[in-house]
Amino acid sequence: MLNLILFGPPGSGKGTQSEKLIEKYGLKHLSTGDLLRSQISQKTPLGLEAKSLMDKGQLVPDEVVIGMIHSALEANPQAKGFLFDGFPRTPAQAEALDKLLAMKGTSINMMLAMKVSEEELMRRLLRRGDTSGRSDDNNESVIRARIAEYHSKTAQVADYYRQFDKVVNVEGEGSIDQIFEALSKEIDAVAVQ
Ligand code: B4P
Repeated sequence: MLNLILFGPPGSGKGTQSEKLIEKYGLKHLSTGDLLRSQISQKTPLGLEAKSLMDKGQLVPDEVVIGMIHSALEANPQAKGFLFDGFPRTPAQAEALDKLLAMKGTSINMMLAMKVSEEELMRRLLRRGDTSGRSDDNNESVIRARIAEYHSKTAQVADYYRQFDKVVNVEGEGSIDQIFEALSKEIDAVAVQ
């Protein structure tokens, strides 16, 4: 199996690049942001709880997202690999993911970490906020809160995978195709090993 984590701050291009990568490598896309937004649109109790946190730019509790990923892994026994997008976002989520994958006899091959400056993140998210209807994108202070949450809780997830030598940094600024090419090159290097 090929199991990849696409990592980076909010607006770094995780969702954008995931769509292209799953097509090229035939992976199952697991985005906790998409799973949470689907719960919100179905107005489930979990979705209502998540919405109040997401609207403030805060992370949803670990046990909620870990439970969602557990169910998604169970629901896809035939997958030839997974692309994790927006997950794990805390060290506790990373440890839980390792355990869930170990139970399936597999593990993470690589974390691809995209670097993008804060001004560019802000520009991209505010631009998306004009059209996406996402309430966490159209307010500058909420975007700042999301970026702060990334620095205080999520950036350390890269340290967790760095101890296993699994992190590869990729430039996240440039055209979507240029970044896709750089990501593909790194994946091809592990996929042929
Ligand atoms: P996510 O859905 O993961 O949202 P994101 O980080 O904002 O998006 P992403 O990084 O994928 O966006 P992209 O750059 O592709 O999370 C939303 C919220 O859900 C979180 O704040 C949190 O509350 C909650 N949540 C999710 N997962 C969680 C977890 N594991 N634990 C706890 N809480 C969790 O796109 C941004 C824009 O940039 C787009 O408009 C795109 O077109 C544009 N863009 C992309 N690449 C570009 C490029 N190269 N040049 C110019 N523009 C580009």
